[in-house]
Amino acid sequence: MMGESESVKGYRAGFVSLVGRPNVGKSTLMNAMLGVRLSIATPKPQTTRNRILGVRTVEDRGQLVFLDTPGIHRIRRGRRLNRAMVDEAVRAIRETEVCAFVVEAKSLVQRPGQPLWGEDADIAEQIAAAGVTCILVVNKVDQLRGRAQLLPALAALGEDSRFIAIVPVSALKGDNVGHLEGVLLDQLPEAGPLFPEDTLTDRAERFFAAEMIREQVLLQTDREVPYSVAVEVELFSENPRDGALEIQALIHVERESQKGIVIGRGGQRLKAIGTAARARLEAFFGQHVRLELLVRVQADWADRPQDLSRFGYEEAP
Ligand SMILES: Nc1nc2c(ncn2[C@@H]2O[C@H](COP(=O)(O)OP(=O)(O)OP(=O)(O)O)[C@@H](O)[C@H]2O)c(=O)[nH]1
Ligand SMILES: [Mg+2]
Repeated sequence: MMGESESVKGYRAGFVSLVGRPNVGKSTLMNAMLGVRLSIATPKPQTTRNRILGVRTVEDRGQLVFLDTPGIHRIRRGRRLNRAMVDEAVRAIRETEVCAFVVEAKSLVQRPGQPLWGEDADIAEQIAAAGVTCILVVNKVDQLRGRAQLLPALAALGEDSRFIAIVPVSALKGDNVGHLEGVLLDQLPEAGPLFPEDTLTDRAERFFAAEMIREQVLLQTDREVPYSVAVEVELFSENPRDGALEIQALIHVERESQKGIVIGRGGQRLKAIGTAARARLEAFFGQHVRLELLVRVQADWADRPQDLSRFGYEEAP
């Protein structure tokens, strides 16, 4: 065991931010590198709303402290929640020594001559302006018909001095994720571990409980509902009699009509959300879980500073 500040030759440690557009697979990638489903991931864009710290300790080699971040997007509807999310991601870029910029393989091959276009081009500029070391991670290569499809885009990007390395991966299948880990470690400074070696994250269990409930709402609802949901855990405690986790949570929506959608006919949808969330919570905490969910309308919470901070979405100072 090493002390926290003791530096051992060859051991590297530091922060790595995972940034990119919504839905490119940042959270899936962090989970693949951690070997734990810590950060929620769904097919809906804007799933992640906070920065989520995940620690990967590679025995005798180093410690990668990942910051998963919300997807950087142009804020069209202009809600305060969206602004807080994007600010959080942009801050993470500035505060880390290494940035893993995640893009989708299929968007690169659309314009092989100019593989980074639209919002990807904007984000690449922001990273370059921050002056941090950037690794370009090309995710979802499993969606291409063949790797050869990527070659023209990779050739164009190879000329781009903003990227120290370009690593194609499939976060979902785990392809090349081990290689990426080594590439990222090589960019970190020599230092002793920043966290005790058995650390996974810095957030409390109830945060992840709220996230895993929200994940199920996202998976089981459509249209604007996923963007209007916030989950607040009111009770999180272990029952001393049988060791079960007792969790009570409020699912907040912005409008009465959304409440009806989340509850569903005869309460069917809320029941399905609860069943799936309970299974996910039991797998994560390794304990029996008793879960109680209530749906409440908190009108326009995503635009109200007090509600945002109550639900854990901090706005930039
Ligand atoms: N086919 C394929 N799908 C992937 C891969 N990585 C992620 N996905 C899928 O892409 C979707 C989005 O993944 P997330 O990890 O939530 O993406 P994100 O970048 O964290 O998204 P936000 O939090 O919304 O910014 C999910 O349905 C994932 O299963 C991959 O390598 N291949
Ligand atoms: Mg995410």
